Amino acid sequence: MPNAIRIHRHPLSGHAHRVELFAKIGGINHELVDVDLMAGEHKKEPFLTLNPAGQVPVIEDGKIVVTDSNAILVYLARKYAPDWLPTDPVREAEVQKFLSLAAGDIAHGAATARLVTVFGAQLDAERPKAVARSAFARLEAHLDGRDWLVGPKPTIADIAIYSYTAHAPEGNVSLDDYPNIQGLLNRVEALSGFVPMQSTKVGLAA
Ligand SMILES: N[C@@H](CCC(=O)N[C@@H](CS)C(=O)NCC(=O)O)C(=O)O
Repeated sequence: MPNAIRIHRHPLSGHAHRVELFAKIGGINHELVDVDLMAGEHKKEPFLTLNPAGQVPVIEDGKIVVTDSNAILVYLARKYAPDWLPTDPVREAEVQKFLSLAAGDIAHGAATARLVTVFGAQLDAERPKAVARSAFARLEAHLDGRDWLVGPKPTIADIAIYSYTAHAPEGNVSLDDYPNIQGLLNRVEALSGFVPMQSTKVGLAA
């Protein structure tokens, strides 16, 4: 790979972390570019040209710009780490289902509950915490007898789910009732190249 992929991120963003994590684990040459969300750098040029939605993560792969964490995972897997995204139609559909879970109930649940404690967002935390617990109960049942979310080896589905699930306690969502999920998180953390997301001592993680 001639040039490093530039990953625009913030160290406390789980959406950005899943991209960084996959780049590390997938052995994809990359560099991190920190975006100062607190100073509003993501709502100004030149960042808005990269992502008109004004959000991290964004990657630049030469002249190619890809936004949205799950879209980035698909792009990186297809281009540089194909073992992480099965081509079998049933398995690929399963992976997409978990990417949707990551963008849906994990984002609206665990990630949103954490916005309140880590970033001081003025939101009622009870609903996202309930959404998180419901999503985790479904994940827990799915993982019964399975090491990975889809098939016999890790895929980008496991990476997409990892960051906000591992950091759910920061948003006051306990993982104590979910031993299968804890097992999955441990297996992801044991993968070669694993890099943790910066933790914050808030909520149940205080
Ligand atoms: N669907 C997007 C969501 C990304 C997202 O929510 N990013 C947050 C950081 S975790 C952000 O940049 N927020 C700033 C804002 O929306 O103003 C993705 O998966 O990349």
